[in-house]
Amino acid sequence: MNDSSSSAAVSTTGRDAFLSLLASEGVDVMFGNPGTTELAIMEALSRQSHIEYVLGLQESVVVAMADGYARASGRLAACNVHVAPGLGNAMGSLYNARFYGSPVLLTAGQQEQGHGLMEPLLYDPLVPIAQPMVKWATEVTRVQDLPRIVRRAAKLALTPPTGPVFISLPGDILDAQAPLDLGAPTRVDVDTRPADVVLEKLARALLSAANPAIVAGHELATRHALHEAAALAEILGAPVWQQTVPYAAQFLSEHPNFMGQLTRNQRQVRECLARYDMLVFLGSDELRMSVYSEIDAMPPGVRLIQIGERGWELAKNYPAEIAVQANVKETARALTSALQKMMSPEQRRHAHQRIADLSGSNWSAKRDRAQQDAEKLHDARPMDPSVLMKRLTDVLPRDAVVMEEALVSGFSLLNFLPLRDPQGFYGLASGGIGFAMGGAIGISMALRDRPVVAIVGDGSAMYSIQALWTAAHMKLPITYVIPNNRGYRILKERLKSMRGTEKFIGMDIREPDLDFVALAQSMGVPARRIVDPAEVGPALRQAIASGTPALLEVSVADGFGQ
Ligand SMILES: Cc1ncc(C[n+]2csc(CCOP(=O)(O)OP(=O)(O)O)c2C)c(N)n1
Ligand SMILES: [Mg+2]
Repeated sequence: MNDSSSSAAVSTTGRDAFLSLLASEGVDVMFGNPGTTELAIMEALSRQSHIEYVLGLQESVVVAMADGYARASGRLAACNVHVAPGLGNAMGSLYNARFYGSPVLLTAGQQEQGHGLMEPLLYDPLVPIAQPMVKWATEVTRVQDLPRIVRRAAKLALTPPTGPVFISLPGDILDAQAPLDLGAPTRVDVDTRPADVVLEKLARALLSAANPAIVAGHELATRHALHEAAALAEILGAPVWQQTVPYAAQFLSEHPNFMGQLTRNQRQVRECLARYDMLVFLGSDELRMSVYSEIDAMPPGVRLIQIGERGWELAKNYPAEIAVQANVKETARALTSALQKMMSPEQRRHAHQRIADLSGSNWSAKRDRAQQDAEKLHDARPMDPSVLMKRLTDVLPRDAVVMEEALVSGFSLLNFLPLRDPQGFYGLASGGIGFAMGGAIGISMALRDRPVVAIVGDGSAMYSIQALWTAAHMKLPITYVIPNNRGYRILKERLKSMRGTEKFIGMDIREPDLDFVALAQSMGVPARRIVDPAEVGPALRQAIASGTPALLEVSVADGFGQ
């Protein structure tokens, strides 16, 4: 395909070929922040109509936008940043994209080859910077290689386990003219299910367990397998727990088998899981934790089955009796029909009984109790965050997409918010804050007809507050809700519980207080401040009805009475 004698070769420039290649890979939007080394691309963009350019005002926002777009669309998300400093700014967001497995194609302009050798301003080799955070990083050194490199990068990003890739584009490559055959995209089909003999082995193992439980992971959301997972849980009569980190909508909350979320507290998780004799990790991470504990989260003696497309995750932390690398949707479907054929009437009765036994302790039962508990705190000022989360979810339209990066203020959200479809919820996956403000833009652009509600803590919002300008510029239907507790409450709580002190250094954002209403308004986003819980519902309804960006700053408790 890079052979200049090929019959399909047409004389073109590197910059035009680059955009044509992206368009042919299905790219219709490029998130970016330009500099001089990207001017060739900017010039080429002005002469085509396939790709819309979305400007982000800092590279971490640019990559977060692309990450959000990739998460919500499952499509290749293109983004472009400016040489070494721009790529450096993007690294935290690239970490988040890699963590989630987002198919992001990140490119950066690079100084012309040879000119770079002279170490001009802004120069540094880019591949070693990006390499640790991507599936593949390379620099184009001959324009003839550009088609093969872009095609390979797109294919790699989109082939499970999906993830970001990086291409460095030197100026001389973008400006070179050559006969190029652009080739065609390839999509690798990995939607495989296990062989019949493995399915039978899996089914037999599952039926030999007295009390199995499922841990639902985010592959169920990315592969749109919520109903298949539910059917498997039903036939087994197995309770379903959401994996420790809620990256996405990983199960149907209102399903009678759904028990809620596993925490990231090793002792709690161990106690919770100790009642089962078998755990089935379905497209899930293996009990990913946050802070260190001497206690291991996995109860001893429990049998493990793991099914997922990410080979690295399989038996990563604990040995599995059966580990299968396969598509979760296809496998859940095939396993359910294998079980249907194998189960005796007695086994079916047991499964039904186990489901009936869950009715007092499942997610729905817990939600009813959590709602009553939250309403008891109605009069507290500043508002208790659980009251805010309840009031928000009370009025959310069914089609709303919710993002959560609110740390302590958001802890109760999933007690109230029912997850009903695979694109209805996106959480803070990696722990790296700063994703949600920009991520909401990408998610909104991917799901154009759904309102987006991004609930972002005051501390987290400030990592990428410039995203508000892009949201305003693009007139996107995003409502940012900022629970403002005037600081880093989670760090204060941890300082107290882990270090035994309440002397908070570097954890308050006060003197001066941040004014999110003024910040939003300065970037063209209408905003208001809310103190009274009674105002939450009407304000959210009004913001969503506007069909344009809005920000609601809500005063919430900081947990330390200040
Ligand atoms: C990129 C990055 N920098 C720093 C941190 C450490 N950190 C974790 S939570 C947090 C504070 C978040 O503040 P806010 O969003 O207001 O939530 P709150 O703690 O008040 O609940 C910080 C600084 C991090 N996780 N990621
Ligand atoms: Mg805070």
